[in-house]
Amino acid sequence: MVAMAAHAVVTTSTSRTLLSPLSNHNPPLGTSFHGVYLRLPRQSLSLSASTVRKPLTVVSVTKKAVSVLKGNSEVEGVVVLTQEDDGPTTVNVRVTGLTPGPHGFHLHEYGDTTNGCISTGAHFNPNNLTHGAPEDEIRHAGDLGNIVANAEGVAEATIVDTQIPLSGPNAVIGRALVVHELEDDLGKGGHELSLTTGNAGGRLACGVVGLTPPV
Ligand SMILES: [Cu+2]
Ligand SMILES: [Zn+2]
Repeated sequence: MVAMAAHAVVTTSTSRTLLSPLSNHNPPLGTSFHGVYLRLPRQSLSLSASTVRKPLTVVSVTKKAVSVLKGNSEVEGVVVLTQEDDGPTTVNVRVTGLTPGPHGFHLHEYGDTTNGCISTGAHFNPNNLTHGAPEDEIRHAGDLGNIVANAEGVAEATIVDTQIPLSGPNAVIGRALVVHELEDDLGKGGHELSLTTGNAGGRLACGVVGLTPPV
């Protein structure tokens, strides 16, 4: 009953607006909501005009985040994450001060460095799976595999991954990236830690993932 009555008012007001735009200065029925209904048709007209134009000008949105890795050693690094719309996230990594060779590299659950890298918790694992390689179906979302340091101890990598979005329910903002002492065995090492941490050893450096201005 109420809905039907409201609809009737809207219809009347709309046609009155079209016929005489100044009639809201002088509401003929004097009802308190009459003026509101008079304005609504104009707002929706201007909204639909702008939504016609917007898809042509705003092609895509690239989200960007950064993580500055530090620890209790000389290992340090900068990681830049970018994501275009809902596409995969591109992770550009540069870490220095490492021993040559592979080092486990993960997104851990918490952006908490109160007690250093240890308080960042376990690997980010929203789907409650076991540890694996980035290309595995069964993996933690945070499993980014290994980065490999050269003879100078510098590891540079570009990782493209679909499980670490910068927005949405599994967003990685506010969590932490960690680089490890040892190689991540990607769940296949047969060690008791293989299916939880990849047996990647201590945490050399870590950094909270924070938003930066869009690209
Ligand atoms: Cu880790
Ligand atoms: Zn893992």
